[in-house]
Amino acid sequence: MERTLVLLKPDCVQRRLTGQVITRFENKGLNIIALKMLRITPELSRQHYAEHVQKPFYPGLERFITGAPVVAMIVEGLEAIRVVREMLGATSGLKAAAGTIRGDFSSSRQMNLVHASDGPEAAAREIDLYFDEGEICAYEPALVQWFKAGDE
Ligand code: FUP
Repeated sequence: MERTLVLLKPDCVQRRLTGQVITRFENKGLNIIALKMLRITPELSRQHYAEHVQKPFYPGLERFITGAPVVAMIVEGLEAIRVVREMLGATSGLKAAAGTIRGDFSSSRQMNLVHASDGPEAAAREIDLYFDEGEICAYEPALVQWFKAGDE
């Protein structure tokens, strides 16, 4: 089992798409084990996007990500980090394949609706950034036997 950090960004909340996006993860059989709404501060933005802080697009990215509430979630499942990234699609909504979340709902590089950790190190760091241990509600879904075989 892997855990990944997913953010439903301000455009997702403002466009009333949170339910549809969460439904995709639920339909896939992934398990949401933590979820909250928050307003990202400039400081949290700089921590989250540490690798981009020096880039020319960062000021606009910070204005966007701090501009309205987001929904943060921890999503758990087999190979969840890769599986969720593939469900999101390419970074730009203009390049993301049809059938992916960004491909179906976004026509922008910045306003691409959803963030998900891009590897195990990022997942651990980002989960820690957004959630305390006490906010994580790990559980075994009752339907697990209908989502995968026992040896998977
Ligand atoms: P991703 O891993 O798909 O979220 O994308 P990146 O880590 O490459 O970029 C982080 C965020 O910066 C993206 F969600 C979109 C934004 N971005 C821009 O706004 N302009 C750019 O030129 C590149 C990325």
